[in-house]
Amino acid sequence: MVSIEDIASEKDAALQRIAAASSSTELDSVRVAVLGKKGTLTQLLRNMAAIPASEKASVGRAINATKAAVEQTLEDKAQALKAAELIERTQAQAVDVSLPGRTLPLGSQHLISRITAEIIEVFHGIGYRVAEGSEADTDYYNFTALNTPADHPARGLQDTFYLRDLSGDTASIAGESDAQLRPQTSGVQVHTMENEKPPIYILAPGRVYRRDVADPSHLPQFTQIEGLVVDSGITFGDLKGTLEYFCREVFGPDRRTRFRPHFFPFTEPSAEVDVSCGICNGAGCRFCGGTGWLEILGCGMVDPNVFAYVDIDPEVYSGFAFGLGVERIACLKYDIPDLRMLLAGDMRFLRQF
Ligand code: 2U9
Repeated sequence: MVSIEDIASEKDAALQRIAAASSSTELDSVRVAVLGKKGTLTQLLRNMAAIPASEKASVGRAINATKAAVEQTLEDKAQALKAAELIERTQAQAVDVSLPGRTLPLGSQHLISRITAEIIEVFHGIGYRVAEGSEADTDYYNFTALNTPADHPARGLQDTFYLRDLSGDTASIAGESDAQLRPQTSGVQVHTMENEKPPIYILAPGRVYRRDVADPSHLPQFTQIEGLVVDSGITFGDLKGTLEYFCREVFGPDRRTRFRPHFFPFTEPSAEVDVSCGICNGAGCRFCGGTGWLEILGCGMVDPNVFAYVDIDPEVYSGFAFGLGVERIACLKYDIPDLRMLLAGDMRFLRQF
């Protein structure tokens, strides 16, 4: 038979178990053990039938009061455990904001691309636009139309890469079966003059290929920028003024320029342009080979024979052209001793620019 004392000791036992529960799961087991279908307090209620009628009311009240007290204590404990568990979980998952972040290294333009863009920008400012063409072209555009016929000795200096198609035959472009990688971008200007009337003020930047062995001052593949002007009344004075302006913009106002006579098949007269050495300021040092000057580009007045190939009347129009190697300009500007360093992919070197 259930007595008031049984109920009191059941209450003490239940409250003790609740107090001892250290997690929500443990507390749930206590709830089931006390208030569940077969729980200790539920059993007490079931035994009410055996209680004499005179005690039923007081025992019933005691059990209900105990049940209410147990339920309330369970509820309070559940809240407290939930709060503690939330704090614990948040702390376990917390991000340590004091840790240094993992940075994704930002890429940047390669020095060759940057110098190319800088040079284009200088000429853009004086009215030139960029003309582009294919890296493979025919013998006609690479040599013949540039006043360099098949038997011309200048061809030997630019011996280039001939292309084959998948069957092994010489590759064709527009029906001509002598496709080759261009040794200079000049073919772009020939195509432009075939398609457009003067005035023409263009730059032709791009990769060129020559059968050459890489050494400190040669590369079998490099980046060229050529320029071409065709207009009425263009003189060698225009050529000099334009290229002197270009040198000042790229190398700074303190460097001097000089023009030396030279020969190119596609220009007449022709010249090579030097800037004063930035290391010794013209006095002569190892960097400039003791001369005080560094060669930066070639140029000249477009040969009338070239105009004849593209049907431009040399009695009406004249023009000048120039060509430079971007890698060479980059090396001269930043005192880089070997062209191959630009292509070696060594980040310790490339990051400096
Ligand atoms: C047309 C007519 C004339 C382009 C020119 C040079 C002089 C020159 C070299 C510089 C260094 C090649 O990259 S390099 O090795 N180029 O010296 N190029 S005049 O003359 C042209 C081009 C197109 C129709």
